[in-house]
Amino acid sequence: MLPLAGVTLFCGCNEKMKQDDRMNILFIMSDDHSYQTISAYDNRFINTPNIDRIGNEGVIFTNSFVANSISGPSRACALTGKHSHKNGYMNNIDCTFDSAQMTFPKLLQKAGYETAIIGKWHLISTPAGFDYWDILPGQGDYYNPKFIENGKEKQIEGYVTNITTDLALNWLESREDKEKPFCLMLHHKAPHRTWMPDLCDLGKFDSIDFPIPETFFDTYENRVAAQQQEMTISSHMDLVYDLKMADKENEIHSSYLEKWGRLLYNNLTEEQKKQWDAYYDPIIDDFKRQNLSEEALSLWKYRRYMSDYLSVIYSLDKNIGRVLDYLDKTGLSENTLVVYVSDQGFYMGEHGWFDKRFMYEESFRTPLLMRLPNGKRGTIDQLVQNIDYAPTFLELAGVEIPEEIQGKSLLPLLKGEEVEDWRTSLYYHFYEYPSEHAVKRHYGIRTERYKLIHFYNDIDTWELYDLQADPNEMNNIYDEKSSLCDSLKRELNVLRKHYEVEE
Ligand SMILES: [Ca+2]
Repeated sequence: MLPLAGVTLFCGCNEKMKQDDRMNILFIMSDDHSYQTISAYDNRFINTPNIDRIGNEGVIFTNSFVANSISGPSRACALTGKHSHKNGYMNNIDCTFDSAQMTFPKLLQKAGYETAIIGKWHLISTPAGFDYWDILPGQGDYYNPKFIENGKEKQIEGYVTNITTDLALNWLESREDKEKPFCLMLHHKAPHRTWMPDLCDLGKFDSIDFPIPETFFDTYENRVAAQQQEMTISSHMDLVYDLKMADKENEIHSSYLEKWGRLLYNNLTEEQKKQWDAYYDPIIDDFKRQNLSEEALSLWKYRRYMSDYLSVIYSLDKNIGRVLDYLDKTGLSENTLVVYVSDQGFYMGEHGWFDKRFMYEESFRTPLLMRLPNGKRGTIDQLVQNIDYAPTFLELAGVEIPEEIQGKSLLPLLKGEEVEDWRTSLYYHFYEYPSEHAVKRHYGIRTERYKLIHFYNDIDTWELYDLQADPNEMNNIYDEKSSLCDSLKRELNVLRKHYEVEE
């Protein structure tokens, strides 16, 4: 097959040929997908053959991180290639993404790419820089979700991961000018809270005895901010909202979230309710009968959480398989960079938690797999961050990377080139406090071996971890008189200056 040569002859124009030669970009992002639940990273919980395939036919980043571990801010970092203090979307509470600013889709569109975003957006403002957008309002719903298609609202019956995939495949299939390179952002809602599985996947993981994380009963000694959070499975995971215990007898009562949990159930169609009830009603009855408390209740919640979460991942992985098959079938696999990433990591019971936010490893890290046709295969171990995606896509498209972009292009790494002066440390900053889950504002630095964090605002505490000796970050070794502490603080200041953080 020689499609490119044919195009050259037909166009008779070098400029056009250059454009047609450019690689397509398929940027798949999920929401709150932990690397612990991708078998390419960790095979204790689930097999994800389709997501793994991207890494097996391309690369798996073993040290991939975010700049700010929460949805909107993380997405803003990805779009702009800049840290939160530069792109202005610092938290989900009182920020709106300024769509007038530079983003990689805008620059790609200007350079002749056809651009689209389908699925989760979560940046409040209207998407800009897209020829087509079809987004979930806010967080979106798992069942019978509303979408806003180029400004027009619609509702589609069914399950969100299947529908988002259908919309993406429809868009790819119906593109009028298939000679034009495209950039498609396929951004899934799954597996965001409240982890509602597809009807056909209910109970898929119920027979598995999930290993309890060794830090599940953490008491947060020497970690003041961790003592004050509100994101434990035992106390803060809601029985009705998160764990679907919306009983018909209305006997189970939980927190302020209970009414939302009952509403999620009520939004199912009658047919969906039948299948939902057939699965959850016996679990609800059994839960009532057991009358669990304390440790037994925490472990029951953990198992229910894992079972639902993994069923949602199972569906996500299947749908990613559908997209990869489509790329194969149409020949697009040969000229498309495929990226799989989550907007941040997530806790699967480590430290007793669900959710994200903290600069601790489980939420600071995020899975990242990329498949560049004829690119490197294997693992990439350099420290990379979500501000690196924008310059990567721009360089791949032959678009000049603007000065203001703070991330580094991953393209040389993807091509397997030797890169000498790669970064040796990462800067992180989380701002969303006061807010749900009560994780204090903090910033910090992570080197290959150490992590220094400063929690501030209504507290003022520092933490220091030796990740080599203490990978679970249980032992805060902060001692301001130590030379290690001193050198990390100096390095942190260098980073803050480099990224132009205002004091
Ligand atoms: Ca998220």
